[in-house]
Amino acid sequence: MSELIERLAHCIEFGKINKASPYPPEMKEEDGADELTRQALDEGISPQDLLSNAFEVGMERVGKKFAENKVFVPQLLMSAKAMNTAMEHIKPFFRAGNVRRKGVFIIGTIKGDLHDIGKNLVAMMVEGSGWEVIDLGVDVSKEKIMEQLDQHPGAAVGMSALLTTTMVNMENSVKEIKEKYPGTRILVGGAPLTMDYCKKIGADFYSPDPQGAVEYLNA
Ligand code: B1M
Repeated sequence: MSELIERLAHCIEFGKINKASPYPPEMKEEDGADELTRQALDEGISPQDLLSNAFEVGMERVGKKFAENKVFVPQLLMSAKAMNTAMEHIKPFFRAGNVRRKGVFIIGTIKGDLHDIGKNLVAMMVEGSGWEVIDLGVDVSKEKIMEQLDQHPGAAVGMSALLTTTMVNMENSVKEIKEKYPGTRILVGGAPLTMDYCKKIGADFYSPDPQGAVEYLNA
């Protein structure tokens, strides 16, 4: 049973989606995350076990390698695709309340900003680490975030910005969210940001990469 879980974690780490997928070349014709997740469920492995010991482990391994510049965006995207494919099989168990999530994470690219590639990577990594992710997309106003906080009290918030002209919109959003929902954890990121800027605008944490975001949320 644990061998199957390790094979699944390996598929996610290396982005092997299904048997038909030619990537990565060294795993050609082998079962991928799709087939192995179905097999694991058929063999009675619990969805919780799959989430905690295969999906999260695979995403954590690739996330660390990404943070250390050992793999790059395409590899991370393939891993996320493998994880999403596997996740489809366990989604019915989430809906039935049989699988616990670590919390809710609301994420979006800040108002005025349309860049979403980095934000999507963060969302996928956080989801792969066992959180429920509400992705509000791009050009997200503070009102939109607060609507979600009304529906999900205690959720953590993530904001991404890629432009020096839009990162300034974070300050206002952080201030109003903190006033209306004290205690809300706000995480910021994006190429022009720094930890100093994060502190200046009153956010809780800055991460230069998705893995840092995952580690902060899990801690
Ligand atoms: Co634009 N763009 N762009 N662009 N674009 C940049 C950002 C720019 C640096 C290019 C340049 O001039 N050299 C420049 C910004 C300059 C500045 O602000 N100082 C720029 C500009 C000026 C613009 C426009 C204004 C251009 C114009 O129209 N005149 C315009 C603005 C549109 C708008 O947003 N309102 C514009 C438009 C676009 C496209 C639509 C064409 C496209 C975006 C497509 C999309 O995202 N769907 C685009 C792109 C692709 C880029 C570049 C080339 C690549 C950005 C990217 O996706 N990087 C970029 C130049 C560059 O970086 N070489 C550029 C890859 C991505 C994985 O990295 O987003 O940094 P990144 O995310 C990282 C980390 O930052 C971190 O994790 C990710 C993985 O490590 N991270 C977080 C990100 N968010 C996080 C959140 C977290 C934690 C970590 O917690 C919540």
